[in-house]
Amino acid sequence: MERTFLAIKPDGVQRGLVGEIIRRFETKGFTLVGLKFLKVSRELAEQHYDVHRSRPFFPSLVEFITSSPVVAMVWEGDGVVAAARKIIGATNPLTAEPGTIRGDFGINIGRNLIHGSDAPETAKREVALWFKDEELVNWQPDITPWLHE
Ligand code: IDP
Ligand code: MG
Repeated sequence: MERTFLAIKPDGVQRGLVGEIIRRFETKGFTLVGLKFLKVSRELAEQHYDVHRSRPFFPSLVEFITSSPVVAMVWEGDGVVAAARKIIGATNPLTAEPGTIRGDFGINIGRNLIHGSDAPETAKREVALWFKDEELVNWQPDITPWLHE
């Protein structure tokens, strides 16, 4: 089953949007299989954003993500990686579609509330970086027959 890594960034936590953001994935029908609340170390932040290491915004990105706690999550479901990116919306909240998390709650690219893996391969790397195997729960909700034919 496909899994994706999502993280509610410091701005989402500070603004009290944790419940609202989790609700969107929960009511859509995806399955939560991992959840933790943590202050991110510089080492983890730099590894997580490694692909952006050469970008001018890299230092401020690392500074920001380590500045205040985040909610790290793993969600499961067919097509969850791409679907979660749609629920999250475009990188710049100012131009993200209304109805998406970033489109509904943000105005600035450096404060876009949530991270979501951009492809299944990236998701595997990010899930392994943020979670140990034993921190992930293998389960199937009892409502599954009401969500899947
Ligand atoms: P994504 O989060 O939509 O996948 P990426 O291009 O992977 O976007 O960029 C990672 C994060 O880096 C973004 O979510 C945003 O917080 C930040 N970022 C991206 N581009 C810029 C920029 O031009 N200025 C400032 N921050 C940026
Ligand atoms: Mg990205």
